[in-house]
Amino acid sequence: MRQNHTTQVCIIGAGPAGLLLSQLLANAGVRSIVIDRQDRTYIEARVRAGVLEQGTVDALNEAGVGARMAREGLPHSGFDLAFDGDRHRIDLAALTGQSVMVYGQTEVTRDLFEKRIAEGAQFFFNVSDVVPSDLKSDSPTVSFQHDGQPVTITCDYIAGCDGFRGVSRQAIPAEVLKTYERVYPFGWLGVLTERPPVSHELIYANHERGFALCSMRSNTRSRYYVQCNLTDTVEDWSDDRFWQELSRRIGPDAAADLQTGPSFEKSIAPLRSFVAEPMRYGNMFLAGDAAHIVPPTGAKGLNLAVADVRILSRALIEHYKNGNDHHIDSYSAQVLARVWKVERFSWQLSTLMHQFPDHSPFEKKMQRAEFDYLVQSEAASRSIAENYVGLPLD
Ligand code: FAS
Ligand code: PHB
Repeated sequence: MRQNHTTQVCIIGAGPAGLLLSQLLANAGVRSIVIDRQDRTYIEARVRAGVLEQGTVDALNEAGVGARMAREGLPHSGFDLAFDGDRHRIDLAALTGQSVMVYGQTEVTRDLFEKRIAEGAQFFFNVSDVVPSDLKSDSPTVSFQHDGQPVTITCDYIAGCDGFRGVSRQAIPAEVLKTYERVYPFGWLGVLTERPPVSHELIYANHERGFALCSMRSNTRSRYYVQCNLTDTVEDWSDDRFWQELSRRIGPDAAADLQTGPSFEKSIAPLRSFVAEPMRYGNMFLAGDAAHIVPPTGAKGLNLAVADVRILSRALIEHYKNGNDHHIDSYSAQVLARVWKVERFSWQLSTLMHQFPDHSPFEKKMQRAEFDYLVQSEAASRSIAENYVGLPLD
């Protein structure tokens, strides 16, 4: 027996994009139903981003979920770039007047889930066979299986917030969809450990053996990454091997302060730059990783998803409150203009900070020359800084 539901916006995906969209819409009285192929526990446990732009902090405060972030988050006013042991601090506060917030995506997701569920939001978890349909009609539908039952949600709009491997992007006809991709010839091996971070700020290091990043989740929990081969598995990387490699890549001064310990999370993520156009088809909108992926070097993935949602929620609320579809009609062009600029920054910083197997000696010299130029030029450092704290929304 098919279950039928109706709502104003059906949101596919309960990651940060889908959850934040649902909350911002609810705060404006717009109804939504959120579906996900996983459950809350699985989604909250995914260890991903760690750095929030001010725009993301503002959006979470606007959504009413910023209290714990204000208590537990770590404001950072700069970060270090290191090149074969030389270090250069990008002084975000002096160069842009802004800072970033170190607060893990797992915490953002937890805060959003807590508020959504406390407010009685409607979720379907562990769904399968999700099919968005009738996207060009005024009543698009999303059909799926849930608890062995067929379910259909009829809505005004569908928000595809289902990440890189979701179904919403695939629902756009092939003759309409254009995709752009750069796959990097390496991955990031990340670990979490209950040890104080090696430095009070992040360190991005390019060493002849490869990239390394020293980050954190709190003053007692550190997050570290090393560039690794795409063929590597976590089994190839014992904790001892990881700490030895990280120490070599961050240089002796930083390594002297490194407190190593057992890792309690270890995972490898591939790196890619990816954009799908358009981000709207009929009455379906894409937001977040469903439409674009950036290499994590610039700490942009989560922040870009939030920026999409801020623009999409404003457009949908304008429609329902004032019957004005100007922002809905301009959504795809507006978000993509910013997406491409953020893709550029993430690609630029990834190209600067990693060892590429096919780089010639000339290209290695270009990397060093760009680092030396950053050290010497306030204008060059300001360019990095203004992208890192987050480009304007409009
Ligand atoms: P998400 O992928 O977070 O959420 C999509 C949701 O849709 C998931 O819950 C999924 O279960 C659901 N879904 C998928 N298919 C579905 C279907 N068919 N039906 C229903 N639901 C479906 N960003 C950074 O800034 N820094 C980092 O260090 C960083 N590290 C990362 C490491 C990894 C391994 C990955 C994959 C990403 C990383 N990112 C990082 C990027 C990441 O943070 C994303 O940008 C962020 O999760 C985007 O949020 P969403 O767009 O909500 O997508
Ligand atoms: C993290 O803390 O996970 C992190 C921080 C900055 C990045 C990428 C990941 O650029």
